[in-house]
Amino acid sequence: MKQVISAAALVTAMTLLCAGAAQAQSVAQMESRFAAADKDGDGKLTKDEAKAGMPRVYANFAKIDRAGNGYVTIDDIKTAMASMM
Ligand SMILES: [Ca+2]
Repeated sequence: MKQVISAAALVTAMTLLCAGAAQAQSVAQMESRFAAADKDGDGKLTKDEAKAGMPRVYANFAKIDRAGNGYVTIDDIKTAMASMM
């Protein structure tokens, strides 16, 4: 019987699947942390909100707030995360 997929291909597929799941989980975690840190619920994290709720965002605030608005959105953080990977 012909083997449909090689063991190596299977390992590669599983590795990609696991990496994808881990990434999806960290995005979900980040979104819930963002929501918790966004005290006034306006969808924007100011420096003070970031300092209290997401210290890693605060530490990289200038990098994440690429438009220099003085706040970051969840999309800003996702973009920054993607560029760090
Ligand atoms: Ca806010």
